[in-house]
Amino acid sequence: MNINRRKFIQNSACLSATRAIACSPNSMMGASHSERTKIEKPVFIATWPFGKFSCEAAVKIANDSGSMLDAIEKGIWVTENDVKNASVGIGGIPNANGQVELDACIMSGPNHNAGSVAGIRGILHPISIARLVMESTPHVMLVGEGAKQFAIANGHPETNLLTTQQKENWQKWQTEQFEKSKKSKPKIDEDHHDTIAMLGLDSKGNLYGGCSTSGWGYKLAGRVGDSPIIGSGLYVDNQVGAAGATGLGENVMRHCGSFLVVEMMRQGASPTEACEMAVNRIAEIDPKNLGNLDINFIALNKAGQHGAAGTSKGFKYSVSSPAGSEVLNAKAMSEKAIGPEGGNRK
Ligand code: SD4
Repeated sequence: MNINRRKFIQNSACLSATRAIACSPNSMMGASHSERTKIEKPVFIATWPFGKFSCEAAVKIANDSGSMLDAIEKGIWVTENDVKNASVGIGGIPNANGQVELDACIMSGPNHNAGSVAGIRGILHPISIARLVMESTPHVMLVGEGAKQFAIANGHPETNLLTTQQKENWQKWQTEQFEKSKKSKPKIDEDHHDTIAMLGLDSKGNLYGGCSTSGWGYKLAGRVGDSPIIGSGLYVDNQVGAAGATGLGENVMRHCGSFLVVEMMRQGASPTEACEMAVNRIAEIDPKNLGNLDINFIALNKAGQHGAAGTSKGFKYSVSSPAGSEVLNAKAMSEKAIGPEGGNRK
């Protein structure tokens, strides 16, 4: 384990002494710079630098409307509307058959409620459908055609999400990669993931989160990643904190990644430490090398401290509050991050 025992015990003591409400950011010995900064609320954090625009919108919506769920939903709309973002909403990279299939979920901390859609086609704002599932059905998750029909029945018109550019790219990929190699499994790289996971904390100490993606570019039709799976791409525990993931979903969902991050915070880790511990824990039991996992987490605790860690090169996250916005480097994890006692890999 990368975290020294003394620091971990101090963090645990701090957390249990306060039940995660009033733990002073400055008392966290292992806290990163962002974890030491005084937190103004509402505060939103999101994966990747483009998440800043979503977070900024969310702060404004939360302040104007007072609704954190509106802030999460409409904040994520900003990214879903961005045709240049190739992994979320319109403009997303299609599946191997040239169809854009979207995954999204949302969680509300105070009532521990959740909604999710997976493999939904032709609907511009899957995050809104996830929220509808949460708020207007007795279910948590709808998939595929059923999710689409539910969206249409609730006033979300069918929309063409495949842009001309992505159609051309897909046709090129088909001839160059798929047809030539006869493989349906494309390589995932930095250009192929930009999922938004967003977490928010209000001034009452309530936590919320959302996640939206078009998933793995040129995935098999019907493939569902971690992003709409509660506990994998997103998890919110109103007593402790929230976490979200981006990267190769298959390597997150086999480990309940976001749930794991939240559980690390419950045990006293700071947000950055919790993300780091989750990545290390996954690397310890996964046959893949740390460098091949392509997993990244963001985390926000009940005190408003935030952090991130991951294995993707250049992984960053965005933060916005009434005090302003910034894009921060996540703790970069490489092979050497696993210590001498780390893992069962040879
Ligand atoms: C997935 N985790 O579908 C998503 C992809 C992603 O940035 O995060 N892209 O596997």
